[in-house]
Amino acid sequence: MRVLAINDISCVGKCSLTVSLPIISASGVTCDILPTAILSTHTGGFSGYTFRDLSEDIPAILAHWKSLNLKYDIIISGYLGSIDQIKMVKSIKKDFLKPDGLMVVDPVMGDNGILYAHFNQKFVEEMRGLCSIADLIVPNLTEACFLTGTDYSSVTESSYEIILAKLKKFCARPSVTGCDISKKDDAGKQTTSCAIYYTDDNGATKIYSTEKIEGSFHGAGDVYASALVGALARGIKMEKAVQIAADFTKNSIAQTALEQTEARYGLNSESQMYAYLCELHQACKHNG
Ligand code: PXL
Repeated sequence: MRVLAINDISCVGKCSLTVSLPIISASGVTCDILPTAILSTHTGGFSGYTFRDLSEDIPAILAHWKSLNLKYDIIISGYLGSIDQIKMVKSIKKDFLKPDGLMVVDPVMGDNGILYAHFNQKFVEEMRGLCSIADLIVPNLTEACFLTGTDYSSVTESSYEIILAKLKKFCARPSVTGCDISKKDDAGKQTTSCAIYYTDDNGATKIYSTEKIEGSFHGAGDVYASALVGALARGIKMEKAVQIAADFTKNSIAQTALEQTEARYGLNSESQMYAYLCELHQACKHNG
């Protein structure tokens, strides 16, 4: 099983490839990487970062890979620095994904209702085009709102299924992470959970929720997407893969909150990796 992760290298502030490569590799499959840019830190919460766009290097990298006849079972794309890079990912899918392979797009563009630095409406439209050639997309709620033209500030619990239905118009199996839902616990007390609305292997809408941990945690989307790809690469069905990835992400957030590290430095997912791998192992055993 061979996976290609297309994403930037943010040297500090765990996200993108510094998250994807260790998690997908640890899941037990080959993870090759295509770095789209090198930054001294990611762009969310730091100022003065360096940003080297690697677009110029990509054609020669791909030409070399073609000479090696490389083909991938899964390709996942994450942070893309320009519209040209979105176009490159489309052609990478054509040239390098096996006919029965899985194209996963994490349309990294924003959080908490706003776009990250360097992105604009034109980029959102191009990203929608990339999502339309994906098998699976994993936007957070902010990105799902931008992709569907939904006003983030007016989103309520009843909006989530509507947003998912709008995403389904251009991608067969969308999901949306970071959907807050309120529930009553066994004692009748109102609590908030953090849910993922997703589409299972049969096209049905499913919801999986975990305990909500207050705060904004940078890199959580990258941990979730990577853990999901790791589980899918191991042959685990979507429903179980979502549960395993969501639990791993929630546990990583809980550990980060406990340690009170600055959110911009990313999640402590390292401490939860062993538990994640045990879950994968169990799920694979049940798969026979
Ligand atoms: O985690 C998403 C992400 C990835 N890569 C870069 C980013 C961000 C979010 O800020 O800036 C460079």
